[in-house]
Amino acid sequence: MVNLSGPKPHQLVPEHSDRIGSNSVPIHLKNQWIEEGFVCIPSVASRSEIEDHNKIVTDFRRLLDDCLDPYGFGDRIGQLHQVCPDLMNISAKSEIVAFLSWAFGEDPVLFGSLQFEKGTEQSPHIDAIFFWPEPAYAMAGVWVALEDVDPEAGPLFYIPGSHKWPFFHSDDVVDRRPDLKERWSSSANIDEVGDLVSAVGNAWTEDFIAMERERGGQRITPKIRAGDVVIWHSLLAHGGATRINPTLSRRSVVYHYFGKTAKLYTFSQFMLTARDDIKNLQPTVMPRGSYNGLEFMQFPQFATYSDGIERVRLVEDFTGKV
Ligand SMILES: O=C(O)CCC(=O)C(=O)O
Ligand SMILES: [Fe+2]
Repeated sequence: MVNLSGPKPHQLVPEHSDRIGSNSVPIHLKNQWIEEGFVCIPSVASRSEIEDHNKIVTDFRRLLDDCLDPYGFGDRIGQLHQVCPDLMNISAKSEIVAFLSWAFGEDPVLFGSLQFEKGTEQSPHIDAIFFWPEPAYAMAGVWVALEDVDPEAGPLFYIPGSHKWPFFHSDDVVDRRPDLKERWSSSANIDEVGDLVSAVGNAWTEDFIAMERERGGQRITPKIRAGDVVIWHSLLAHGGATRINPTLSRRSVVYHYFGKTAKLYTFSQFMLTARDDIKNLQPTVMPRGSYNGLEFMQFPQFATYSDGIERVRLVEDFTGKV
């Protein structure tokens, strides 16, 4: 049984962030961010921007030899904007950048993207454990509908207010498992690190699911139309609902951003390090470029998936082919 009072939650917004509405970020969005951890900004991308985006992804998928599922859909593609920079067009829209600048207390930097052709059916999770930000509020997921989302196509769901729940770090998780704590505390040799990261990761998820059950978290599936943008807090639980009708597509893109001076850590660093020690580690540092005024982290690779198996590919092998 998880103690409902649990380990302490993180601060949700920067210290002096106001709740006063401005022309660029309305007050109802600021309040919803703090209360629910999730906002929807309607009609951010135009029909023609969506068409352009979908065409780039569709054309690129033709170059790939990845298998399609029985309904003709490809799996997710990660970081495709590194190969096709025009896929950052929507990510640089002023409504998104203005909101994130308020939420982070500084300019946002794009560090990741995922292109989806169908629902992900991902169980509830919190993105921050995969890309741990310091400070904890300085990261967010921005999900753009590239078509109207049918309720049977595996829509996005979120658990309102879960960003305020007690938040487990790896030290909290191993504290309740003496054997795991023993392995976690002694510096594991390099061959064992992968296993240890998975074991702590599984234990983290186990505790999180127990907490969700105990708190009776409610899954909300908002109605989202083509061009709408939803933004979730780094600490908010969300996922993809069941694809009731697997013949339906659910084209969307997720962009992940962090704050310009925030530090970003990996899943392994999060799972191997105690809450108060993470900020002393070496964060992920990559060269940065700029697209339509938006800063982005440059990576030399992108990833395709086939039946959920990741295949890492070099950007340079594909530049000029698209
Ligand atoms: O699109 C979805 O169903 C969930 C995506 C997601 O959780 C993410 O990209 O962080
Ligand atoms: Fe996510």
